[in-house]
This record gives sequence, structure tokens and C-alpha cells, in this order.
Amino acid sequence: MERAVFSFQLEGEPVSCERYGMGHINRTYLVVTDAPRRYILQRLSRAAFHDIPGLMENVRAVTEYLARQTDDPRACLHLVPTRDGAYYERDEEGEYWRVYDFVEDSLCLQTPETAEDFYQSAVAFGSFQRLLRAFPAETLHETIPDFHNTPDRYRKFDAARKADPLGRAAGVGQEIDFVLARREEAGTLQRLREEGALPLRVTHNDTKLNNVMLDAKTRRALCVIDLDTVMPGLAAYDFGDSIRFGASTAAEDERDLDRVRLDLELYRTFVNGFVPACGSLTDAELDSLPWGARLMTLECGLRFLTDYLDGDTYFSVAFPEHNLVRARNQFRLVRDMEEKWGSMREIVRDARSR
Ligand code: ADP
Ligand code: GN1
Ligand code: MG
Repeated sequence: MERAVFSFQLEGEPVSCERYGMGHINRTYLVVTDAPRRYILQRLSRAAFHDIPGLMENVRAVTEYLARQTDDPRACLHLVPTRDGAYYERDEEGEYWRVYDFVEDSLCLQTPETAEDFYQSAVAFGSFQRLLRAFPAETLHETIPDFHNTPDRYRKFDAARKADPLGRAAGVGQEIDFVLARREEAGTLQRLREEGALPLRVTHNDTKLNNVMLDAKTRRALCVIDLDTVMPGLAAYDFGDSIRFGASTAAEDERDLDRVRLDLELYRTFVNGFVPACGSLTDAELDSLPWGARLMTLECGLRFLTDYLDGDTYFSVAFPEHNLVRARNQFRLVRDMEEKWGSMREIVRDARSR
């Protein structure tokens, strides 16, 4: 059992602590006590996060803010304090740990089983943005600077390609060409952000379907989890990352690229859930949503490829080519979005005219 378990104010004595979930960043455990109670213990990734105290201040502030807006304990995450009354523990090795109440009677999906599941995730992420509209955004720490600054992701890719510590660059010429051919359009959202054409909102920034919990019985959205990247951002980031992951016809690491497509019906479903749930989005924001889908997918593929070149230091991998498989998969999805671009824009226009 991880020793960190004993640092937190749990109800009952821990009886088990097992690895849990499908996240790529933190190391997550399910802790069961004899009370009986269940908790989520996480060792935070120091490769991903360089200011974990700042990150935990964000999580504490956001969860407390959301908790004040609801009476339902399952409608937001709850941090469990340490025996010293802190919200995280730093161990002798310098690792950081935290505990959340386990969201009971819930489902966390890797892929939508029905369109309604995906619709519910759209409502959850849209509502999350709306509920945080009045949150003092300037108090948030930037937990990963330039997280969705796609041009900056290109600069990191250039550096990885140049350093090429494992000599992998020679084997991925096609993927490198794919990325370089899209360098200019990749700056679209960042340019609009810098020009002030799109409002900054408090966004989640990592809106995968497996970062939302559904009620196991009603299958309605309960809450949004994985709050490590909550920062000021664009509505298009949250929209786009959800489409990238949940409106693909295949898993993010499917090797058979013929199975990877954008499902336009799921895309429409998400638009119809997300846009109203956000409250009012500006016309420019609505226009930016399809770009969010295309660029979050390109950016994610670029990040997987960069990590492959770097030697897999950031994302968890199950086998040596995992990041390359993921990158190829994302690039295939980008290609399909390019083909479906007219429909993607039209679907958002339809939602606006309702
Ligand atoms: P990562 O940043 O590594 O993705 P997450 O915070 O998303 O970490 O947690 C990984 C997985 O653990 C989630 O996808 C979900 O399945 C599960 N999980 C996380 N927090 C909870 C919770 N409070 N209750 C139930 N399951 C949770
Ligand atoms: C990571 O933490 P997780 O597994 O929900 C990553 C996202 C990527 C995603 C790709 C903090 O999400 O940005 O889009 O993997 N999170 C971080 O699956 O980098
Ligand atoms: Mg996650």
C-alpha cells in the first residue's frame, strides 16, 4: 500500500490501494477503507506540472467555488485534507499526493456508448464554463504555461526534432511533413486570442470524455473531474478537445487508421449540448469552435509526436511506439476534419440560428 494513504483524514482504516483509471498524466489509485469508504489517491505528475502547490491552490479554489453553487455532493469534486489540515502531501522523495472523495454510483466512459452520453458530457463541460464565469480568473495559477498555445507547441516540436535524443526523427518523416505543412493555420486560435477577438474564460482545457462522471443509473452528467489544467482559455479549446476524443469513431490509440473518422452526428450532438450550456457565446466564439476541433486534434497529435521524439517523458505509454500510434491516429482525424470542414461549420451555424 502506498504510504501516502496514511497522511490523509480518511474515514476508516485503508484495506486496499490499487492502480485505477486510464489517465495519461497522474498516477491514480482507488483506496478502500473498512468504514467502508472509497477514495481516489493521486500522485501528481512532476513531468507535467512544475508548480504543484499553485495547481493545488487552483483545485481548492475551484472546487470550493463550485461546491457553493450546489447542494448535491456529487456535483463537484471534494478534496480530502491531510492529517495536518493541508490539501496535499509532499513525501520525502518530493512527490506530491492528494485525495478526493470517490464519486460513487458513477460511470466514467472511454467512449460514448450512446449519443446521449456524449450530449451529457457536452452539458457538463459547457455548464462548467458557465458556472465559472464570475470566478476571479486572475487568481488562477497557469499550471502549464502555453498549454494550448499551438505555435509554442510547434517550437517545442522543433527543439525535440533537433535534439532527437533517441534517433527517432529519421523514422517519422511523413508525420513531420504533415505537421510542418499545417504550421500557418495552426496559429489561428492563438492569433485571435492575442488580437483580443475571442474572450478569455475560465476553461477546463482537458475535456476528454473520461474527465466527466455520469450517474450510473440516470446516465446524466454529475461532474467534471481532472481540474489540473483549469486556467483562463478559449471556449474553442474545451469544445475542440471534447470533439477530438469523443466524436472520433475510434479510440485515440487505434492503430487501424481506416477506422478513424470524425462522426458528424456526434459532433452535432456535442454542439447542441455545449453551446446552450455555456450561456452566451459571442459570434466570434461560435465561429472559432470548428477551429477548436481541428486545432486541438492537430496540437494533440503534435504533442504525442514531440513526446515520441523526446523519448516518452510526458505521456504514460504502454509500449514503445504508443505515442507514435497516437500521433498518427490524431493526424488521420485532422485529415478527415479537413474533408468535413464545410459540414463542421454549417452545424455550428445551425446551432446559432436556433
Ligand atoms: P489524469 O490527469 O491522469 O487523467 P484524472 O484525474 O483524470 O487523472 O483521473 C484518472 C481517472 O481516475 C479518471 O479518468 C477517472 O476514471 C478516475 N477518477 C478520478 N477522480 C475520480 C473520482 N473523484 N471519483 C471516481 N473516479 C475518479
Ligand atoms: C492528457 O490527463 P489526461 O489523461 O486526462 C493531457 C491532455 C491530452 C490527453 C490526450 C495535463 O489528459 O492535454 O489532450 O492526455 N493532459 C495534460 O489523451 O497534459
Ligand atoms: Mg484525466
